[in-house]
Amino acid sequence: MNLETHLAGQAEDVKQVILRISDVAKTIRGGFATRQGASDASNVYGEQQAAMDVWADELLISELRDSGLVRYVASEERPDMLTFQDSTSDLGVTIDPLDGSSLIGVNLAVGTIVGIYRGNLLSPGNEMLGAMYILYGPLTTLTYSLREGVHEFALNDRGVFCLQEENITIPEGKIYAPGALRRDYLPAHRAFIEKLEEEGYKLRYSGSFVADVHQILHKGGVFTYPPFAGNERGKLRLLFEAIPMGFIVSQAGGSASDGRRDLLSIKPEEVTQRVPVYIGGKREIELIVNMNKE
Ligand code: P6P
Repeated sequence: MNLETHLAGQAEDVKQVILRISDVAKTIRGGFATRQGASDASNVYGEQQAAMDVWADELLISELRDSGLVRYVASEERPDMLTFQDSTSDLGVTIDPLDGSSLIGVNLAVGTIVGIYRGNLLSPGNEMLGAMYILYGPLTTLTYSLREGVHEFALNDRGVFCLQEENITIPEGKIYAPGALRRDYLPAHRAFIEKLEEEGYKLRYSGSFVADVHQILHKGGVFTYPPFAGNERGKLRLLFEAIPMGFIVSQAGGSASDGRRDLLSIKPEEVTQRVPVYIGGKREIELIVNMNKE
């Protein structure tokens, strides 16, 4: 079964947005070989943008604008939300065009992360329509959820996204992906990590959020980028990274938290807002939440 067939029962505008993004992903996939360098620009977070960041962002934004299907778009690569006045739609879309792009030069997996909303996209993840991500690795895979299960597709040699796995559920597993520096851990997080290590959890961390969470979705365990000394909000972006990936893992039977509350209950106040992130199995998330209560 291909992606278009699998989306048959969905609202037409949502279906078309997903299909158009999947088409842009095929172009992005083809661009890595000739866009290895850095651009001379920086994003709103002060991070130097890779050439692929800028190119992927422009491709996605122009496709969403030309589609007429979307009214609001926010991109991690742009300081402000965009409103397409001539759109008759009320869909809102958030994009991290190329998460993990600092790893392109060493050929590790990177990806495009998308959140889909009806109306205001500064809404809690509990109100979003759905989310998807494309992972550019040995395979190019597309994973989406519109609250009816989590489903994964792989791009075949004829350029078609074919169903790989339907109704994915996160298994129990002993993998942890610990962001931030151990020297900067705060007490509750340190105790959490030490507990996992005592229980024999294996460290698997690539530095690409979308790839690391994809591994947790399929093998179990937990991804974390915690609050750390001097930065209580951690590093990852709430709107562009944490909400969409936390939504997908939650739809697969897992959980997402900022270490104290349901991450999907947090209403973003601004597009650049950062948040501490714990995404994975319910057991691991309950563990850190309880440790923060002690
Ligand atoms: P660190 C990539 O830049 C990113 O935003 C996420 O994809 C990733 O999880 C994190 O930063 C890695 O941060 O501090 O480990 O390099």
